[in-house]
Amino acid sequence: MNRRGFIKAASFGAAGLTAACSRAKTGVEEELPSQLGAKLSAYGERSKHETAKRLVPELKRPEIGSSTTPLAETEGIITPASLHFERHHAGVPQIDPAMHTLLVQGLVDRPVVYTMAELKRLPSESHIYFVECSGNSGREWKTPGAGDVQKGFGLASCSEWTGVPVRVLLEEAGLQKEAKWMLAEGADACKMFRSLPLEKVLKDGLVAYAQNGEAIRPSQGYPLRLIVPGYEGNTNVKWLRQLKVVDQPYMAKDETSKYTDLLPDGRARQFTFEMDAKSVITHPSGGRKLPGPGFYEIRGLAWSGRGRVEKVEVSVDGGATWKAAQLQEPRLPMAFTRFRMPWEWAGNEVQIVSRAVDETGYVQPSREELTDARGSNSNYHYNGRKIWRIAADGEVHSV
Ligand SMILES: Nc1nc2c(c(=O)[nH]1)N[C@H]1C(S)=C(S)[C@@H](COP(=O)(O)O)O[C@H]1N2
Ligand SMILES: [Mo]
Repeated sequence: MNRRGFIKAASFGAAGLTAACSRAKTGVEEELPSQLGAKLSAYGERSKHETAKRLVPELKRPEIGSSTTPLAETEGIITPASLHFERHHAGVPQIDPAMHTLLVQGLVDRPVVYTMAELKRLPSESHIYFVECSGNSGREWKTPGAGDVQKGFGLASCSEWTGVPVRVLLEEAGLQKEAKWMLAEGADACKMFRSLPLEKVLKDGLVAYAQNGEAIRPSQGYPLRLIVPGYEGNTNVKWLRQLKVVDQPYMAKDETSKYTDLLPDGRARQFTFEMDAKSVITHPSGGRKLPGPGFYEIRGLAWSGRGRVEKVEVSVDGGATWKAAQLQEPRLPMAFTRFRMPWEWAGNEVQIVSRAVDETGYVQPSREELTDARGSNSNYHYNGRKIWRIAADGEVHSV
């Protein structure tokens, strides 16, 4: 069925759709509000009827761990800041922006310390980028088929970030000849820092102070974080307090003992910065139940750390045949891309799955292709295709 047929069926009530719609009762008069509504408010809140929330696991040390975004309950490509996933290694430091500074030093001619006020005077840019923890979907390496969209994919979110390009700061400081890498350090207690190729951060690194139009939330790094578009989550250093230009990577704990990918032959991949292309069908998806046969819009999200999503294909027969889904604009590099495909479910057991292709031609692999290439020792960078099985009773299960 083409899109027009789908809409026609949807709006004129073909048998399949009406089964899923409760029709307006006839003879009931519409009730109009007869009283004044709630008063104005200085800072908005969502309706009390809305319940989407981050999943916060029970932890012995509640400051250290991660909460996940309910991706299947978001629309479009922007994640509300209140639902942006959190990954903290040492809790959320409470930082007074008036006291916070950013030190730029190392192989530069003019080391400099910026206050927040000074940073905000510099030329700024806004960009929509996803942030994905490289541990997202990590459980799939060892125990495939666990969970739902939030549990399996919720360590990824997408926001508009505003701040000063790293390029502006480093050019202002004056890069020296030997400069090749940049260290970024946060002001929280985990002493996390990462080495980043200078070429990348000069191209599109952003020292961000705003997210979706307002100050970055404390859990996202208030008052300042580094955004390295498309790179694994932990390079996006929060509560950023130092950029140090150096001549080589510093082999920090978070790029040696952590965030390396152990291969079957005992060697490990290191500095696997770019998040590989990935996609997931968010509806219908694990844990949900389809009310009955009929018309559905298959919806999902796709993204790639290497640029734009070029194509998303969807299969409703477990991967035997594929059809291109519609990609919603804007389709931005290193941002979530929303895909949709009209579909009629006949009520039989089916397996649905999506695969993303990015602008470099990279195709999201199947689980088998991925584990053939990398084994299953790793904890990070799992981007296999996700299959959902819809049982005859409409219940959707993870495969
Ligand atoms: N200073 C600091 N930066 C940090 C972290 C941290 O614990 N401390 N966690 C990192 C990890 S592992 C990820 S995945 C992202 C998560 O960003 P978010 O919490 O805004 O979603 O931040 C990164 N930046
Ligand atoms: Mo992460």
